[in-house]
Amino acid sequence: MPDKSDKEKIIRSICSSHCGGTCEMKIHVKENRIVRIEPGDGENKPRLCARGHAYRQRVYAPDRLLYPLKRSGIRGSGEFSRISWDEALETVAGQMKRIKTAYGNAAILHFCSMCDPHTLHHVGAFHRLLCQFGGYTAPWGFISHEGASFSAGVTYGLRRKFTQTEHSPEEYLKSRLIIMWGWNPVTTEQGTNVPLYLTQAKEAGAEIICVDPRYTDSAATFADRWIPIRPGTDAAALIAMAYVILKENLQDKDFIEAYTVGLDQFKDYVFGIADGVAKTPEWAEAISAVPAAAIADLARAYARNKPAALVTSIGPGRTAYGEQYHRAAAALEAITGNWQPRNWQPTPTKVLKYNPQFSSPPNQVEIGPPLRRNALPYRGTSVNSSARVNISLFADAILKGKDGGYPNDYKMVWLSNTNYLNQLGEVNKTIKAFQKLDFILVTEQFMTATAKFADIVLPVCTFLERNDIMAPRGGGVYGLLNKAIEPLGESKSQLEICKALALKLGLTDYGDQSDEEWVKHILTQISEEIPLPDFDSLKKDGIYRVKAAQPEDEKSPPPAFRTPSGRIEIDSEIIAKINDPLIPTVPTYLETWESLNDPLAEKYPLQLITPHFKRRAHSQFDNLPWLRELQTQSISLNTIDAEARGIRQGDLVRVFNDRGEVRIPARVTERIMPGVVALPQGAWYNPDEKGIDYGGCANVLTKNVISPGGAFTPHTALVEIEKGVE
Ligand SMILES: Nc1nc2c(c(=O)[nH]1)N[C@H]1C(S)=C(S)[C@@H](COP(=O)(O)OP(=O)(O)OC[C@H]3O[C@@H](n4cnc5c(=O)[nH]c(N)nc54)[C@H](O)[C@@H]3O)O[C@H]1N2
Ligand SMILES: Nc1nc2c(c(=O)[nH]1)N[C@H]1C(S)=C(S)[C@@H](COP(=O)(O)OP(=O)(O)OC[C@H]3O[C@@H](n4cnc5c(=O)[nH]c(N)nc54)[C@H](O)[C@@H]3O)O[C@H]1N2
Ligand SMILES: [Mo]
Repeated sequence: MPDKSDKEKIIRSICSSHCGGTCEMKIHVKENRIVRIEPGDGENKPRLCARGHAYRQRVYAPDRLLYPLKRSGIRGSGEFSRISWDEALETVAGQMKRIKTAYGNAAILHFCSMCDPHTLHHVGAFHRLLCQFGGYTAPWGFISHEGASFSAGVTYGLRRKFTQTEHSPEEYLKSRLIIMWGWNPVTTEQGTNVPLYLTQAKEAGAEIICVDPRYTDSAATFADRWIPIRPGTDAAALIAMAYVILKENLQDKDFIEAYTVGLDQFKDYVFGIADGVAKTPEWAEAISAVPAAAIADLARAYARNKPAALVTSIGPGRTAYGEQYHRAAAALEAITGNWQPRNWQPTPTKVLKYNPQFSSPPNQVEIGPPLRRNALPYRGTSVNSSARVNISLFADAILKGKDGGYPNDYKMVWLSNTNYLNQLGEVNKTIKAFQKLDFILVTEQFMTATAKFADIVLPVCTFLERNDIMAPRGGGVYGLLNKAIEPLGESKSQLEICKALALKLGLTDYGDQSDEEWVKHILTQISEEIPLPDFDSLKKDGIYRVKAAQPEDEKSPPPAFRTPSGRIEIDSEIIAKINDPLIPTVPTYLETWESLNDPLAEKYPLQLITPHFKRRAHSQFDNLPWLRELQTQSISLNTIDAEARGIRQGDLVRVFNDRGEVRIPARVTERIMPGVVALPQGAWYNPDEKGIDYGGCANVLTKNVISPGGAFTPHTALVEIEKGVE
């Protein structure tokens, strides 16, 4: 139990804010109230970002949802009345049973986003409940990195890795060249202290080059050179780099011979044997706006200055044919021999292994339907099931149902740990879809754009108000998410909500273990394999670092790849089986929809990208005054584009396309290339009565379609900007 004496106590935990940072936190608690949050004092002086420091303001925000709510106005109006937990859960259970009887379990869609990285209060809790209830329609595809995962899967046989992004700090330190390709780690947190390691790498003499349409804070801080590139054209530039390397015989023949398959087929494409078009730097310049000489220089440097780290972030993969960018980067890494086994510390997947999720009955909805056409063999049959709906396509699936080729008609959606409406493509389409549903349940901490459409909102507590265990990806660390205070108001943890709903649904197997009991159970199980401290020590220390594995012998061979050939597949056998002309077997540049060559560009001549924002984790934290002070939500556009439209710094502008309109201030800057505009994703959708958004929500403008490999595509969209009317 949290201490209720008036002595100040320090609780150690790990920040879990859906940014991937997972930074250590020291939470000062007095009389069951958080009075201060500081960074931890573990190895490497881990820093805590502004969001972590401000978490106290998030916990005590005046707009936090503390009671169950029932909709009292029309959907989206945000009008609700407070009800009891009993009434809320009765209503939910009643609707679930009704929909199950009338339409079958598949009519229930559910999504729990990544959100706080945690184990017990996450997708597993909901999945187990819904499977015990007879099943539901689950999503497939990672919002963040399905393009990268698809590529890693077919190229290396990996299940879900980002690969190119997951370079270790040691790799940066020994790299002579680091290419930050669409990678902006100063802003988009991707593990504690990455900027510190980059500083050390720079001090150790690494050259750093940034390839990004924006002159990002990371470019400003670290890069020796900034190479602006047209969004969605990365594959062309990377393939032209391969052209230079192969033409000038700079490839690593030993590595290619030992570990890859399919270079000959790739060469046919690169040299234009297959299609008569040589993929020269000049060819790529015309597409990407990167000067041919810059492409050639970069190619030579990457092949010669080894070891070199090509850090290809997942942002450029969230584009129309995003998987091709990742495939091209993987091929380049392999042919230069810059690929290396990533020296991972003992994997923390054991937490997942003992997650109660794995005691779920199978999802009945997925028993029977065949695999998806682009199913990937190294993924579980469940994720590959054609009964699932791609995470980006809920709105489309709800609107079109069986008639539109989806496996079912959908009547209910339960959204948890996600601000789906705000965060996925084409807000106005999602609104239409939500209006069509019989019942919407949202488990939330705040009255988000999504929650406003709910029929029932269940208030969920923050990670500081519950116990959990987590193991950040690749980190060699186990962390206890220590409950620092009791849940505020009547808010409950996800596990408690599911337990209570299970009773209303008449389910007897859900169990009544508390989160503390589950954490202890998981710890005991893991300790049979890896010695870990007991619960009480972890409670005190918050985290435990698994002893680092011995650095691997640099000459040691890469492990066997789990591809059909057991090698890095530059020409992919798995893709050949998928047999889709839009997913070629070798990495290929495919022109995106809504490119500047699209006829639509006459009407909407600017390419919109929607990067992640420093003061938010997606839509989270957008409502905190401490953080709002730091940055203004605005649309960045180049001085040339601004002048052509008579727009000056700070002017209110209209940003629009056929999908919607946003009105926000302009940020006129040389830090973005001409023809490209950037609207940071995650701002809260705030429409007027005509549906014009004054919040600056990027997804009002993005398109609700996926790449052929299944990627979310929010960095591919055309818009126009005009000076606002006021
Ligand atoms: N502060 C903060 N940190 C975060 C998050 C957050 O919301 N806020 N979110 C976390 C999560 S869940 C994720 S998935 C990651 C996301 O990490 P990323 O996907 O890497 O983030 P983005 O900001 O979308 O994109 C990174 C860079 O790519 C550039 N870019 C966009 N399109 C293109 C393109 O077509 N080509 C090239 N070369 N560059 C392009 C953008 O200008 C941007 O600078 O960040 C994590 N960290
Ligand atoms: N245009 C555009 N859109 C994007 C992206 C982009 O680059 N461009 N990036 C995409 C990416 S990579 C991602 S991962 C998605 C993220 O999409 P989401 O995961 O939907 O985004 P969040 O804003 O993190 O929403 C989490 C919501 O869950 C609520 N919540 C409920 N329970 C909990 C809890 O226990 N803890 C916490 N912290 N919150 C809880 C929070 O209050 C918040 O409203 O956005 C995607 N959207
Ligand atoms: Mo993400």
